Amino acid sequence: MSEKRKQEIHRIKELESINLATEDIREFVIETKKEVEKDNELLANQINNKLKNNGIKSIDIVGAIGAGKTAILEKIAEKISEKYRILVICGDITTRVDADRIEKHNVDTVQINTGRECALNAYHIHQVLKSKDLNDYDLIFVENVGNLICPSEFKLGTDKRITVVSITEGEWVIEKHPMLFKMSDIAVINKIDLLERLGTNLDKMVKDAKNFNPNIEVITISAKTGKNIDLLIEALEL
Ligand SMILES: Nc1nc2c(ncn2[C@@H]2O[C@H](COP(=O)(O)OP(=O)(O)O)[C@@H](O)[C@H]2O)c(=O)[nH]1
Ligand SMILES: [Mg+2]
Repeated sequence: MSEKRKQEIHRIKELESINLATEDIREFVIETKKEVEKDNELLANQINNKLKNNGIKSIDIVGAIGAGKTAILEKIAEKISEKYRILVICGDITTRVDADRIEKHNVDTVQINTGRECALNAYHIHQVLKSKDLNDYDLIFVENVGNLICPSEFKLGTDKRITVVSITEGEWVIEKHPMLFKMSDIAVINKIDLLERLGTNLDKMVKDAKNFNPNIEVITISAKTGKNIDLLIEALEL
């Protein structure tokens, strides 16, 4: 991690902690949050090793509520569930709506309900994997809780992270959420079937993602029509 990025993370943590903590316990809150993140990262690394040792590819997908994460996973599953034995882990604060939707496409699912927590963390994934026979799968997807802020604090131990935004969220959505794009491998801009009607500035969105992370691959798709889903599958090397 670069020095600049470390400083940024530190600053954001400080600001968050200041909101939560009174003067007398502020240092303690900051230290505790750093410890939690460190433990999560250790566990995430263990998860990634375990999956790799079992020959399993893993991808997690984050984005706001309604960006189209589940719709994208449905379309991907439709195309590749003959080729891979797939497990999809879905995170939501409540319900198993998403798992039920995806399960129709010939994949196994586990729904995690996080209650008040606004993101999955490595411990959630660890618990699910403990209950599964990893010989049964070649590919694992994780759909995170719908949120563009909290998931940036917790790596899950996957090989790749996709961040999804949709053009209905407006052209400023990427500019306003630097952290997730910095830590993602692929940025998906969804719902391009609506582009003409909404007139969202797609070029700006692509540029913003690239500005934050020159290594990020940006793919514009429509999970509704299926446009460019093949490009996404190719980018995921599936
Ligand atoms: N027009 C259009 N609607 C979409 C597209 N992708 C998803 N949707 C719709 O957007 C809503 C939210 O999608 P969903 O997959 O549940 O989003 P999630 O909360 O990110 O998992 C649903 O009504 C979808 O049918 C798309 O590419 N175009
Ligand atoms: Mg969903």
